[in-house]
Amino acid sequence: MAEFRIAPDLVAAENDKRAAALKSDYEALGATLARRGVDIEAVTKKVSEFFVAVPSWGVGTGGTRFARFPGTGEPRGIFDKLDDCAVIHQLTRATPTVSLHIPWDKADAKELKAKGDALGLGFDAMNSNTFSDAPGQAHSYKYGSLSHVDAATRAQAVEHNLECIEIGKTIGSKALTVWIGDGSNFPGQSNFTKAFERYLAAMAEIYKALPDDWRLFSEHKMYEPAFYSTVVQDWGTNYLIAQTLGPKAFCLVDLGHHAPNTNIEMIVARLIQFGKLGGFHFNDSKYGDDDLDAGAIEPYRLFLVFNELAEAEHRGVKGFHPAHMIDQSHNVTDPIESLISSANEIRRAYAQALIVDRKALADYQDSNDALMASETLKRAYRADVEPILAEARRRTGGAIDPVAAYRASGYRRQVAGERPASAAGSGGII
Ligand SMILES: [Mn+2]
Repeated sequence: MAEFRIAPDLVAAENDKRAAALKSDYEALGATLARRGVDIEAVTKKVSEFFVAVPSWGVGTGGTRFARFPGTGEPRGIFDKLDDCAVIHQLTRATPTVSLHIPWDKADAKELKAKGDALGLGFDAMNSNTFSDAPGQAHSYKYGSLSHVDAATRAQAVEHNLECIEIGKTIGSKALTVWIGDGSNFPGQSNFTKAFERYLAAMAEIYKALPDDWRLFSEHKMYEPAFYSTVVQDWGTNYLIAQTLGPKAFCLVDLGHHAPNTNIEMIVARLIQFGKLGGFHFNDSKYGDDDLDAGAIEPYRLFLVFNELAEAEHRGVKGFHPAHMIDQSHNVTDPIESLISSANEIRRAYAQALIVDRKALADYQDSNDALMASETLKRAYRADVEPILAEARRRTGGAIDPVAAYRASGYRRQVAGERPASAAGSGGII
C-alpha cells in the first residue's frame, strides 16, 4: 500500500463536489460515442491503462541560459523529487514511473528502490549525462563525450553509461536513454564521418553491457548545445544507430528536437514500420527545443502522433510497446501542475486517437477521398473526451480535477515549510 502525500479524504471530498456533473457528462458522451459505434467503456479502460513516465528533473523549476527563477518548496534532491512525483501519480493515476537522470539523481540504489516502493512508484528509463561535467571527473566533455577525439574521454563516457545501467538494474529500470550534446559550432571543426564512427563504436560498448531484457534508446536532437552540427541530429541518423547496434536498440523521439514544421507523425510511422520506435519524450515547442508543456501549443500534432500509435495498436504490430516519457522544462508554472496537466494532455490525445473510425478512414484513403479522410480524423479530435479522462482517474482512485485537488491540498505550501529556498541565477537544468 503506497504512502499518500495528499490525504485520500481530501481527494474524496474534492471528487464528491464534481461527481454528479461528471456522471452526467460521461453518460452524454457515452451516448454520442455509441451513435458512432464506439463503446465508451472500452475507451475508458484503455485510457486508464495508459501511463507516461515523469522525468525526475521535471519537478524542479527549469530555466534558460539567461536565468532561473525558482519556485517555493523546490525539491532538494532525488528523495524530495520522488515525493513530488508521487503526488502527480496520486492525483492523475497516469504516471506510476519516474525516469532518473544520473548523476543528478545519484543516491544509494537500494534506498532509491525502497523509496519508490514506499510511494508506489517504479522506475522507467535511466538517463545518462555526458553533456556536462560532473565535479571531479577526469576528462571534460567540453568537446564531446561518446564521439570525443580522445579515447580516454570516450571511455569515461562509456563507463558512466555502464554505471547508469548498474543503478537501473537495482531499481528495476529496463532501459537506458542516451542523449549526447556532442557536435560542433563551426564548419570544419569536426569530421562528420569520424565523429559518427567514434560514437557508434562507443555505443556498441554500451550495447554490449545491456542486459537481455533491456532496451537502449538513442535520442536525436538537431541543435543545441552545439549550434552548427550535432552528431545525432535527426531520425535518419538515429535509425542508422539503432540498425547498426542491434535488436535491443531503438530510436527515441523527443517531440521538441526537430526543425519547425517537421512532420513528426510521419517519422513515428516510419519507425514503427521498421520496428525501431523506442519511445517518446513528450513536450511541445513553438520555435525549437523541448521547453513547453505537452499539448500547450500544437495539440493537433500530438493527436496525429497518437493516431499513428493507435493505428499500430489497431493493426496489432508485433512487439509494439513504446516507452512514454515526458521531457519538458517548467519555467513559469508550478512543475507539479504542469506535469499533471501534461499527463492529462497526453492521455487526451490517446483517447481521441482511440475513437478514430479506422474502417471509415481506410475506406476514404482507398477511395482517394482526401476531404473525408481528414474529416474523419478531425471528428475524433474535436470530441471533448475530458469525461473519459476524469472517469478513468476517478475509477482508479485519482482526482476528477487533479489540479484543483492539488491546489486545495496545500501541498506546495506544506513542502515550502520543510524545504529551504533553492538558488536562483543562471543555468537551467535541461
Ligand atoms: Mn528529451
